[in-house]
Amino acid sequence: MTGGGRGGCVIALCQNEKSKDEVIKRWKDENLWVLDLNLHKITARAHANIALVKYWGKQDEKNVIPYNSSLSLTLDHLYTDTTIETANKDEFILNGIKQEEAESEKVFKFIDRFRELSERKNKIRISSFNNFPTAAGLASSASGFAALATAANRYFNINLPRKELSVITRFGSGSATRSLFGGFVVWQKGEIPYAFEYDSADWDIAMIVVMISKEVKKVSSKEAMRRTVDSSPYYPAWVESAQSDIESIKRAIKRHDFVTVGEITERSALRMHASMMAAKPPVLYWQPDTIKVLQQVESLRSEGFECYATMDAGPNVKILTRKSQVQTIFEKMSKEINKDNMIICLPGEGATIIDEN
Ligand code: 2P0
Repeated sequence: MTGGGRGGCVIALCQNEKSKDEVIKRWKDENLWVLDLNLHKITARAHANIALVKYWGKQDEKNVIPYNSSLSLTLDHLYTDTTIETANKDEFILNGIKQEEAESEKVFKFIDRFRELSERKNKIRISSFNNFPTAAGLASSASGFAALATAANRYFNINLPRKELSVITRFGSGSATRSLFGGFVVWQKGEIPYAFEYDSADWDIAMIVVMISKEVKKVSSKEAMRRTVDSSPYYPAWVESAQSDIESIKRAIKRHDFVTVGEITERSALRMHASMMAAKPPVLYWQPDTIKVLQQVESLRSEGFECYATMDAGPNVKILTRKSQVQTIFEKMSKEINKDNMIICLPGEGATIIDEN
């Protein structure tokens, strides 16, 4: 105990995070002002997710309210590791390169939401590593903001459960809400959108990511969505079809009906791209190899393989298939696509803290 007169304070030295959290909780329950002095370093890992029914377009851009619910599969082999540590000034380092102010601004605006909820207001260094190409339609913003939200939730001692954390995570990126969870995940539209795990996906499911280009895309997905909402005559039809696809895919997942899940997945991607191609000015992410892979998938299907294609805001193609067939399909695809440009993934886990000291 320290201090005198009518003030005074208690300083508690705790053996570990768990006891510290308990001490903080009990004091807070007594309405005491508590400051966590522990200067620590937190690392979180979040996996990328690929939407089977896509999120495309916001009703309210400022509040990140999507027009339609989406459903995704979290992937085990693509992830972001993000470390937050105490620093003298705010800094954001991505894949070992210190980012300029423009790139860092969005990240620290997001962090300010956590600072506002916390008693800890100090500056931090954020170091993030993607184990796959950044911003090439491989969902780096999804795993990136999910890892950042998970690390910040712990660092700033907020400790929200994942569902509540998803409500804040959407301000980083809509798709990031889904990377907080493993398996098949829904991002539920509504006044306060939130994500939740719909099914663990521990059945015969796999995905092959086919990288056609590793370049950063020319039109951001945010801009492409905005153009589609504002000018595509097909956008109302997109919203309507996404709504019915979500309901149908949820039922198909529960009965492990792979063919229906695959058919909905492929048409959701094609309809999303059709809606953006019809925007003014149009958005066309496809490259010649995108079509080549789509045709290969179709031809593998006619040979009796269970595989369906999906594409995001970029030229890369992801093939939803069976775990039991994934190796054979990978070998068949390698006749046209270099093996180094393909990644076999299985369903991945939700975001977690992987290091804390
Ligand atoms: C999705 N995409 O459902 C869709 C399909 C890309 C194509 O969500 O504006 O980075 O930050 O909320 O989440 C990519 O967009 O967009 C995306 P913002 P986000 O995965």
